[in-house]
Amino acid sequence: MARARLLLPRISSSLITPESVYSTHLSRRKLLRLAGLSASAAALAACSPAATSSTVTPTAAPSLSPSQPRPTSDPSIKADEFGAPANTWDEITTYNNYYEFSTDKEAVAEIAKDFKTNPWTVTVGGLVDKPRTFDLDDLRRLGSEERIYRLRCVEAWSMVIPWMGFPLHRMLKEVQPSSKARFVRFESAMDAAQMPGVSSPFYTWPYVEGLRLDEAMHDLTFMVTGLYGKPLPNQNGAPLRLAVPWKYGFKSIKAIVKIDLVETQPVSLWSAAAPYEYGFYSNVNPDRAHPRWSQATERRIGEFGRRATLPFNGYADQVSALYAGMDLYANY
Ligand SMILES: Nc1nc2c(c(=O)[nH]1)N[C@H]1C(S)=C(S)[C@@H](COP(=O)(O)O)O[C@H]1N2
Ligand SMILES: [Mo]
Repeated sequence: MARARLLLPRISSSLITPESVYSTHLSRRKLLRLAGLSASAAALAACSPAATSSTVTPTAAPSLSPSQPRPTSDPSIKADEFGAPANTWDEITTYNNYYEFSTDKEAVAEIAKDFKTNPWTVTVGGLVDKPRTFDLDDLRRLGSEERIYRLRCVEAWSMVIPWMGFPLHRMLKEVQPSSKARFVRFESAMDAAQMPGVSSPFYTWPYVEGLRLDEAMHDLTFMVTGLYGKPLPNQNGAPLRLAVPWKYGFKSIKAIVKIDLVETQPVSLWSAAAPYEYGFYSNVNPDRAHPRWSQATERRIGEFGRRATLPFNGYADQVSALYAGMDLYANY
């Protein structure tokens, strides 16, 4: 970790590359070579537009398309509550952030294809009256409804995804949080034999995320077990992952094995790696730039141009009351 902290500022600045370099379509590997970086050193900064060839630099003038949905007259195409059509199965399952397997989005699906997700258990404990371990049958009993949500990655790309699953509050009510519980801490599987990425020394594995208890109990906060009416593919976080649609995508932790109700704010993997870049709240906020790029616009996978990013990813009506009176700039 000490080594990672030391490297971080240097990598960050050297990866900020002029737009002209990007427009020549250099491969990521070539860019990294130019920047004098090894692939492993670059992995630390990989959760950034500057480190991928498929995104634009923060200084690029966005060709802003209105944030209206593409018109869908086809009733067989699923759309979110704003009328935006869902991304395709192929888009959703071949462009993934899942660092336990790979930092290369397009490689995750293949590397994760044999990951064993059955049998699986999720242990829910900590400050609860009825601690409990859920197996796959228990998860099935919690229900399977469809929620078509936007996913806005902190790297400034987005998708619309038809998830299947159940609201997290249903699971939490079964374990009965005690009056002392204030936060929920989530932990991902960490199996070095199946997950080549967890040998990376740049991160404090396992992947950990957290929510305030009231955020966790909000009806939008969803436990995902399926996609497009089918079982969740490994690359999307099978057999159980979170979807918190008003927060940056990294909060939506995959392959959950442990959930703890706790008194103090959990430290997430990303906050530990780069605290000034990835805060605990990480609510989607177009007015607060990431230290290395703007968050004002995003690239919807499958669309040309860019669209405006909306406060709370478009879910402000439903969630802004959770943050009444809070300074959302300081609490990024
Ligand atoms: N365990 C774990 N969960 C994770 C990640 C990860 O690397 N490991 N990546 C996050 C990020 S940055 C994003 S954008 C979403 C991507 O979800 P998707 O691949 O289903 O679109 O998963 C999040 N959950
Ligand atoms: Mo992300």
